[in-house]
Amino acid sequence: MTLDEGDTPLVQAPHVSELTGADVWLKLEGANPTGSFKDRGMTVAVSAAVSEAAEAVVCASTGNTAASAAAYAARAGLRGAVIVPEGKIATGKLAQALMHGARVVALRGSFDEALALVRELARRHRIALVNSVNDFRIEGQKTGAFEVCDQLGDPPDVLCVPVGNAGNVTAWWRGFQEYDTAPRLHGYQAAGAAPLVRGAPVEAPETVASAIRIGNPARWEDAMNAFTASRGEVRTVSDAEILDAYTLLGAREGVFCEPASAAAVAGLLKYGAEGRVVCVLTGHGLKDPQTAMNRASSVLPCEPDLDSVEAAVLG
Ligand code: AN7
Repeated sequence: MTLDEGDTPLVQAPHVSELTGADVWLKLEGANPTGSFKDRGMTVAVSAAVSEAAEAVVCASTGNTAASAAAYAARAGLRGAVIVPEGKIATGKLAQALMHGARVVALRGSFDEALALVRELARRHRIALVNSVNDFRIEGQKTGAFEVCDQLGDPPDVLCVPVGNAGNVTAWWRGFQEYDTAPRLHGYQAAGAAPLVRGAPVEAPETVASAIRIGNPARWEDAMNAFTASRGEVRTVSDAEILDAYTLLGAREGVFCEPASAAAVAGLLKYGAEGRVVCVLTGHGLKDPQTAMNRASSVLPCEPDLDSVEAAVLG
């Protein structure tokens, strides 16, 4: 089951490079078929679900896993069901899951509660659980590491990633290890949803970056091992810092990513890094039009005559 995921662009970030003094590159995972890195693992997980003759695929999600699972399930002719925290996922992701014909369940609870429930559901039925607790997901997602090394010609010195359920950082580390290399992994959590930094689960996580609004990451130990083994770090960025990086990427680098993705760059700007640095921009900005519109300047109303247009364009 494939939508030809992966092989995403790796572009230089001249402005962020100038600000940090590092050689900064952006891995545009929003260029995947459903607009996020989740597709890399979903192709493998849904292919496995088909081979295991699963009756359905299910996931808990802050949005992107839901959109990806729904797309690959549709392609496989499998029933897809996604459990999302009610009112807490970005509009684009919801539209995707619905358009792909998944059953979208809005849970009156958090992502962490949703994940605990689907794990139990998958134990009781012939249903494939396609969250990143599923190892096929990690196996697919590790290909990002292979690609970055191939695209640069050498491994980067540092990889900056946003961290939510911690599957992605686990996967990148596995990929780098299989390529016999060990860049420092710099993970960033939103300050209001930073269990790995605090060292304890967060009961009521809160952040503008809804994708990483997660209080009890499933890949906790794997992620902490990756940070330690790579001599990396996991730290927090505030919502204001995330939104500043989000705006800067759009306005100065020409790259529109979603807020969670901007956390990688926010962390780099805040804490710095040396050498060649790759920031993983995990999801496309169009996923979350509401945050963009809240953040952006307003449109200019204009009368349909040349003077008015001249004033509007050049004034
Ligand atoms: C854009 O979709 O957890 O640390 O349910 O959508 O592997 O969880 C999304 C996570 C970063 C964090 N950036 O990755 C989900 C979900 C974006 C994301 C993350 C997510 P993990």
